[in-house]
Amino acid sequence: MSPEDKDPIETSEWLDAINSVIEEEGIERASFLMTKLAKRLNEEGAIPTYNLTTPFRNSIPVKDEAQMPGDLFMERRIRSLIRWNALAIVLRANKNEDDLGGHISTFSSAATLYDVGFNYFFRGSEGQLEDLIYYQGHSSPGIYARSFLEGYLNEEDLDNFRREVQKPGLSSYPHPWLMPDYWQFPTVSMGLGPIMGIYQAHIMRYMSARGLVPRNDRKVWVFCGDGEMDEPESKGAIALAGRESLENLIFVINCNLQRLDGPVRGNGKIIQELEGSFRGAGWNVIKVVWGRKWDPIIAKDKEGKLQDIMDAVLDGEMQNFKAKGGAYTRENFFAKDPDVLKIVEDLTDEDIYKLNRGGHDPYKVYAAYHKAINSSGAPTVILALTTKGYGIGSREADNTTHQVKKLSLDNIKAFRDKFNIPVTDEDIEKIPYVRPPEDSPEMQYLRKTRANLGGPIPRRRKESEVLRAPDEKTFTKLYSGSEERKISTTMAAVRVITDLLKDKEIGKRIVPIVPDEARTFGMEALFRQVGIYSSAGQNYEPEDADKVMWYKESKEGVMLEEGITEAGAFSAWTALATAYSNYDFPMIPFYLFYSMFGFQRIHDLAWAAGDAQAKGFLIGATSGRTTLNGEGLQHQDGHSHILSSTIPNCLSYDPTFSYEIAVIIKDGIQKMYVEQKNYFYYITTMNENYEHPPMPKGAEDGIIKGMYKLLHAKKPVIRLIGSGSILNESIKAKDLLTKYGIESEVWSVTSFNLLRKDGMEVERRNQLNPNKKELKTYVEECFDDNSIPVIASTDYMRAYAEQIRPYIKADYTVLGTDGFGRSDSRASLREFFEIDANSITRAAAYTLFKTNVLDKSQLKQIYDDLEVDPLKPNPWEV
Ligand SMILES: Cc1ncc(C[n+]2csc(CCOP(=O)(O)OP(=O)(O)O)c2C)c(N)n1
Ligand SMILES: [Mg+2]
Repeated sequence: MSPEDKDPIETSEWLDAINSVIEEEGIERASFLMTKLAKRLNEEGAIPTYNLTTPFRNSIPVKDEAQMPGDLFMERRIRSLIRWNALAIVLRANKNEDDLGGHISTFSSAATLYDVGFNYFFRGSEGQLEDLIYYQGHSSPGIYARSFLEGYLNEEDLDNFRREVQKPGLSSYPHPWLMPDYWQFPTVSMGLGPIMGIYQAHIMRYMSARGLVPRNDRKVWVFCGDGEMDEPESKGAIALAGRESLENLIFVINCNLQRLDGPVRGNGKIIQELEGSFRGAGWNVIKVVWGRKWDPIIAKDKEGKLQDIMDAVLDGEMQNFKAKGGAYTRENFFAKDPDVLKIVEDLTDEDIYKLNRGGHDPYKVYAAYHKAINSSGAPTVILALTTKGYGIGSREADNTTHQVKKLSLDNIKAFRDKFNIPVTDEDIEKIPYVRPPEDSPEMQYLRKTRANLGGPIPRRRKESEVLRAPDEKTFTKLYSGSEERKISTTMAAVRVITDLLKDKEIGKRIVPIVPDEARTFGMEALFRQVGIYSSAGQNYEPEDADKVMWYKESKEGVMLEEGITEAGAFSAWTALATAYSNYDFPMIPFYLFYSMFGFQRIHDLAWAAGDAQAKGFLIGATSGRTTLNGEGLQHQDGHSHILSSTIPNCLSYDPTFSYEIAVIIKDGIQKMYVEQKNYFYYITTMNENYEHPPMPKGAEDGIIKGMYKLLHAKKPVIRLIGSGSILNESIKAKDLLTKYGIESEVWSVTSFNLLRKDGMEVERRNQLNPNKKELKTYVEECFDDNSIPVIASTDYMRAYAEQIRPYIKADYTVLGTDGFGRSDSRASLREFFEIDANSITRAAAYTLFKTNVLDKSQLKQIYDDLEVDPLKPNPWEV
């Protein structure tokens, strides 16, 4: 409520003054004066509240509404059929005991929002690049229902909603992995759609700024729930969209005022709250609050008393008005002021109930979309007021409506009647799907509207052009080692990326992405070499303009310096990593980040990238719990490989030497972009400098598969295997053991994760085919002599190397970095976590003693030399 008016006469003088300016000089002049007045108020320290929010009504005045050109009645008939079929999909899926679930109320509130888009705005992919649409996950039945009417899906498909094991069915939610030629974006984990959509729009502009893919007037539409907007990811990047003036981006927030458990803001107004947030972030905000049946009522509100009630009403009350009907609304809304009650005295209770909300009025929605696509200079958010469970009888707007999967016969009949669905009482219990005959006016209209817009959607492009492999030299250069120079694997990776950027074949597709860590990774030379993308260019002289590696921002910049937002940088990576599909133009993004702030931070986005079949490289730099040594507990990563292994199509590697990095990246480009396999790569790199040997002959295959023999022995009695920088400790342990006459082999394991995958595959294949010749796992092939014990050591938790235990037939000991990290020297940390050369030697000696290769006195000698402390605290408990 506005504060009490202490002097109404003075107030009306001010209002008269501004009214006369509006009438005589126009709205712009009036706004100018108001801004001046506001500035004056600011000088006195006041912050006017009207800057961010406007009254609770439609942003577009009736006189400025663009007129919807189509056939309203025809469209209503089509929309009603879509509504019915969407309902039928869910009701039929839940008719038996399978409890397949599904949602009715989300789509029923959003149907008009989608329909107007499909009829007039969403571009298909015929002869053009389609609009990119992030559908609200829970509205999937409605999208399937439209595809059914369009003839793309049949009744059997609809009956396979949520049944995907036996035959390809319809996925519960948008999942490109499960429906690769249909869904483009996984959205159902709340908050991911909004942030991914914002970065999609950002990348769309990046691609066109670099002249790779023309933008034309392609749009990104993001549909999301009002409850969903509470996810930090949903709002976390809206400032970027405003700052970057992403006019190609349109958010449609379905404000049905409810989430799963109850009201989104029972005690407040979510639309007003969101208006403030988005306007503050530089967006155009279009509120679609009231439907056209309200227009004549609002027109009668000369004194603004109805508006006062609208501004004050709480969302919790608004929900009641739909749940409890017209009489209740008259009494509890209009009757708040006797003059307002008078305005609706000619309306029946039924008329009052039917006063439609903006999001259910195609005219209002059309006007909003029309304004959104024609506005420039900023992204647009449409805040549409709707009713959750619209049309489903007594379950409309009730607090449990989100989870309705079954409806009483009465409610189904109410729905049928409300939307005039041609299903008789006799048939209704079967809940039949309804599709008019092919030659019916409805079907013709439907097809025509889509044909005009470039064909049906959703559609996903599964494949794009095959790329040519880059120049071999980029990789082979690194095969000869570092020639006594001490370098880090991060430097090696950056060298490969820098060379790839210059490659004639694929250079333009390489995009280095960082979340403000380029200097940490030694990438600052790229600032000047390729430039940092900025839609504004560089309108200032950089502080370091006189330096060789100055901070160069440019409109055509290649590098994405996204600032300190791992979620944002990852979303940008995902947009590029799926460009082969969404832009028909494969890109090869390399996202470099502190490995600790990778999967641990953004795993849900990485999972979604897997679903979306992203292709590209993730470089987890400064990795290793003891290799990144000074930064302490919150930086030192000893588990990102475990996390990456949970994503089925993510191939991860923990290499030690530069030639390994070169081989892995070369193979990655081959697999993802030449052979078109849907993988993405996670490669950890380190900041420890050491010498890199030349690549042993024939190692490539093993590097790719996950392990190869690095150091031989004539008669080995033990095998030391290791990964990352800890492989160097295994190499040192080999020397230590030699002093005691113990011969050992050293194996470099580039990926325990891939060795496990191979093991699982081979084991399963053997189990399913007992009559066929038994195959060996790759680990078994490598370790052909089963009697030689194996000691593994890595900079990761033991669980990482433990994964291959089933495939090692000999005695197997695993060392690792379980426990919280801490800062100290690398040597102290490795001793602390017991992964240093001494600890590896100790483990080897103990194993050889257990297997009767060493006797007690030999063991004692080694333990004494190593100064083994039996009371040393357990690293994962201190
Ligand atoms: C990250 C995440 N948390 C929780 C859920 C479970 N969930 C699914 S829908 C829903 C409520 C959605 O409300 P809203 O965003 O308002 O959408 P509506 O259905 O009302 O349109 C919740 C909590 C989810 N899908 N994702
Ligand atoms: Mg909601």
